[in-house]
Amino acid sequence: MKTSRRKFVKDAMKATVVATAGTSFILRSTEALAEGKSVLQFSQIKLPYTYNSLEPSIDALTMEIHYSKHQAAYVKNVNEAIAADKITFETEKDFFANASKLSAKAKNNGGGVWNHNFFWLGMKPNGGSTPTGKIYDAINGSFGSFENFKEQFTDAAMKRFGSGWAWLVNDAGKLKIGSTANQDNPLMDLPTGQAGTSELKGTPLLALDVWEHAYYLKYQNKRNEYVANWWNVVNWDEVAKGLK
Ligand code: MN3
Repeated sequence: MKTSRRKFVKDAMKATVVATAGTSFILRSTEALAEGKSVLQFSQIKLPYTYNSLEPSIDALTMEIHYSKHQAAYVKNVNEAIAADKITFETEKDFFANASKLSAKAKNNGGGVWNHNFFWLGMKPNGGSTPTGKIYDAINGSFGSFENFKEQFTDAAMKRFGSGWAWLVNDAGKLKIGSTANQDNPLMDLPTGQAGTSELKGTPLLALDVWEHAYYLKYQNKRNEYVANWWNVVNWDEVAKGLK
């Protein structure tokens, strides 16, 4: 049965606003409302560090192109789609919970904006090392050891064929690792079991972009070296926020 977009958009207006941990950029756009435009507008977070400050793990030129070109294009495209499709979700969370009903342009570009905002926050200069406290305990509890966790996450990042993302999610108190294709993410209500579709659902705690644009300038075909060096810039304080 096909629900009309107009109806589902109307129903979604009634949805409850739920903030996802670690994602304070999920906000109702009061500016858009005031202007009578579509309710939700996606935007880029301001990078909490400079383009060159994740060197040498991630080079400055890759960061600059990734943020100012790739993600900026996702913002432009998703907001165009929101206007064209008359989407009136109030939150990004509701938008993704109804992703299966969105146009490809809205879904892919909305995912593109959100995933990158989350990815930027999950990194910091001089990050990495081994986390401590609750996040360390939660990882140990779910994966046996921190080394096992790193191995499994790296494996998910390496086995994602083509473009996509590796994720650590909190699924009702249980930590899980998986990957998604393209700009899909674990907040999306995507049907499971389809080729290229992840069955991973939950609140994202950590994400790694494994699209070639994320590493090709510095690492070319060596995704394994990119993943290995990315561990040095993981912002564990930010990851830990997702547990609350
Ligand atoms: Mn990317």
